[in-house]
Amino acid sequence: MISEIEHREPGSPGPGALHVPDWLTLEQQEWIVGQFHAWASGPVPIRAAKVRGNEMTVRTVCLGWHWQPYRYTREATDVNGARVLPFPNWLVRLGRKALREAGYPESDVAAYTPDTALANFYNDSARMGMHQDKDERSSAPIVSLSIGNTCTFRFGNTKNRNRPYTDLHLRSGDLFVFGGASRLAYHGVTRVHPHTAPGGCGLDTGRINITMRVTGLNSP
Ligand code: MD6
Ligand code: FE
Repeated sequence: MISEIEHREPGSPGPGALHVPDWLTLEQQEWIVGQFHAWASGPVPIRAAKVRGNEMTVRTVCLGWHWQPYRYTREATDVNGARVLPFPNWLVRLGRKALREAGYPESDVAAYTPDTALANFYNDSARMGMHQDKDERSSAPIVSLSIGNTCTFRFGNTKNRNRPYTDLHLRSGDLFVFGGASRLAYHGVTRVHPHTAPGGCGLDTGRINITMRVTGLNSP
């Protein structure tokens, strides 16, 4: 039973943060899930990153740059040493569309060129602890897409992991943009709700979250 209050209208839990429900069509979701399966099977297979020796419950595959706690490299030195897949152009276009529809000025939209994506798979018992996304050298917004089961997403403050925070549901197809004064807000996933994925989204169990970012790193 999902008990938190539903916000199925676009909403802003903090300055520069925007949640847009049902942003992706089911067809788009299903197509992206297909891409995800291709990414997950190589050249760098999906894996649970280790944070201070402990495996995360979420499994991650990266595009453009490989994220490992707490840095980005071109090669997945903590997995198999292979170079990650390139960042696809369709994802750049989707990121720009997200910023445009989130109300960013056209100059920001045109300049937005994400160069890494973290594609996370959550099984129904996976979680993500409260964290800041601060391994990037750019303050450009992060665009987040959710597919599959609904999660409870905890959007906090920029000072610490504790209250005040807002719990909201990210459902299949939802967009969340983290920018401006919220770019360094703490956030996490407190639970995944089993059997909540809509038919036709491409995923029967678990949840996919894709975040695209600008690393601010120079390409070797
Ligand atoms: C998730 N998301 O939704 C985890 N980070 O599964 C994130 O950690 C996240 O959604 C930065 C910006 C947006 C996000
Ligand atoms: Fe994050």
